[in-house]
Amino acid sequence: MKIFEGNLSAADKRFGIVISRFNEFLTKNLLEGAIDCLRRHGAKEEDIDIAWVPGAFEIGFAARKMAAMKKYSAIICLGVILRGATPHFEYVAGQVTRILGQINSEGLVPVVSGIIIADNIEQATERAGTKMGNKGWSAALSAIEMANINQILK
Ligand code: INI
Repeated sequence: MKIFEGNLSAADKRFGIVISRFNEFLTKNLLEGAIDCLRRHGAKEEDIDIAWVPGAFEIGFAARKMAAMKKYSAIICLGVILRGATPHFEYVAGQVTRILGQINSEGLVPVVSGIIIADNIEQATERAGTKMGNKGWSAALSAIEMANINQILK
């Protein structure tokens, strides 16, 4: 039996972060959490690049571009999508999730989602650095593990 398992070292790895400005009062907490996690697992600040996009709908575009650069060990996507009065929310959430899944299915660069999809601000706030943790931090941890398993599964 052979078991493949990525470790949690971010040393000598490069990370791309895509973050949306929409709901920035929450997304900036996700960014802080992600950077904190990467640093505490050994990533150097100069090995972290950040691309800002207007909203979650645009995250997929920038993530795809970063994947094509072939420079990053993993890409971390951060955003907050909140249910509103119209079905717009469903389309934005569906679109970004589908594109991130497509990038992953290409099998070149792992992409992780630190995108909060919530019914209201309270739910989102709980996941952006308060009582339910910080989805940016946990997404960064997943990115580190995926970066390492990607190195193993060559
Ligand atoms: N973008 C978000 O990041 N979160 C949202 O909750 C959201 N809602 O609900 O409207 C949102 N919309 C903007 C969208 O992502 C695009 O930036 C915009 O439509 C321009 O393409």
